[in-house]
Amino acid sequence: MGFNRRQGDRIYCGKGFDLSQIRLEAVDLDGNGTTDATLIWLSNSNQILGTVLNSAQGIGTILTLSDFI
Ligand SMILES: [Ca+2]
Repeated sequence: MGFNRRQGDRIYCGKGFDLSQIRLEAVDLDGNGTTDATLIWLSNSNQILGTVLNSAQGIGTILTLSDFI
């Protein structure tokens, strides 16, 4: 399982959440040398809000702010 934009997956951060606070970082969770997941960081406090599987391919994340609601 993981993120699939084509199936309509979206990420909800809560009503009134300021999406400009988010920073996205592609990571290689399984250590095979290619990125496969995205960490969602809260920029101002440097906290990880979550990890999204199947959201990075090769060199970077496929997530954009348009995937958030
Ligand atoms: Ca990987």
